[in-house]
Amino acid sequence: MNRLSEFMLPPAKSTLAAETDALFHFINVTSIILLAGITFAIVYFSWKYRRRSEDDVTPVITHNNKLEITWSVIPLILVMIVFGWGFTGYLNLTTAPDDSYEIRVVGKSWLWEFHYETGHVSVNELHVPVNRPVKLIMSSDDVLHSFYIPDFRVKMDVLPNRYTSVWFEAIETGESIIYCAEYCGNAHSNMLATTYVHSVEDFETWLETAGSADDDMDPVELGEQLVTRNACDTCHSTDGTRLQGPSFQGLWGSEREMQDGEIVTVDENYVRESILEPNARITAGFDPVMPSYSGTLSDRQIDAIIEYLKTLQ
Ligand code: HEC
Ligand SMILES: [Cu+2]
Repeated sequence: MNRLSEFMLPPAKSTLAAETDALFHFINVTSIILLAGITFAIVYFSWKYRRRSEDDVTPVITHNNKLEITWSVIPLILVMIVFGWGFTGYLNLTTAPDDSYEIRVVGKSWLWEFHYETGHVSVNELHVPVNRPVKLIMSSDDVLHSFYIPDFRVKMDVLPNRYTSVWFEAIETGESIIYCAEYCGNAHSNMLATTYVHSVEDFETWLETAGSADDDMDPVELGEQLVTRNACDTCHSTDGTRLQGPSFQGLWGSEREMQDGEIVTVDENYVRESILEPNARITAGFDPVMPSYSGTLSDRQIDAIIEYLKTLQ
């Protein structure tokens, strides 16, 4: 079974994975056996009961109780096994152990935000300890997303105005990719994040020090890092290329036309407003798809981004 898993499935890196894979193989193997059996029967019967002469008459058979019960009861049993097995798996996935470490997850078009107990927020990077259950409490800021870590066999829809939750316990340190598994617009396929599974000590250190290096960093350098760390660069280039949003190159100090015809000069206030309330004024020629970073970025971080934008002439 392990060899089969390695061949067909992503590496199994959570405590839930083995059970999910066993069910997957059960469904797969039964389906293959049934497919082979049915194909064989069709071919065999078409040959056995082929028309042999001009006056061969098709016999009239209305029903056969034994046969009909057999082909109803066997699939019923198989389906009930899959149902029971799948349902327990689903309950397992949704009922986190009491001692779980909790992390808030926010899905936004098109990034994942992770809020930790210390108040630290990371974008597109989920940091977790190994061998400890982690419970994710998730919601969306806009449309439906779906949080999916194939290595952990964990997938759960993320909805606006409602919390959903999922948990997992990673069994080895390393990195695993996170996808959005619900089509959510243009850059859906860029809605990627990485899970970093640390040893317990490394995780504690990470929690304590996350973001603290920022304090001594030069604002421009920090701004540049924040643009990548917060996935601004999914939608904004720095070389003039038009992505989902306008390029940052030459943006600072320029005059921009809004959808309603208003002309705005890009200054501190406009950039700040664009980051915290992106839908207050929409730039002409673009869709209102930028997520709000209110609650994600601190004043100091916004200032750093402003300093960085100033350098992109
Ligand atoms: C999902 C895509 C997306 C992400 C992520 C995103 N933006 Fe935007 N942004 C847009 C779009 C589209 C517009 C133009 C429409 C509008 O005004 O909302 C825009 C507009 C702006 C503007 C105004 C530009 C102008 O020409 O008027 C600024 C400044 C800005 N974004 C900064 C940022 C910063 C800083 C980040 C990261 C912290 C960021 N954006 C993340 C899509 C995005
Ligand atoms: Cu999504």
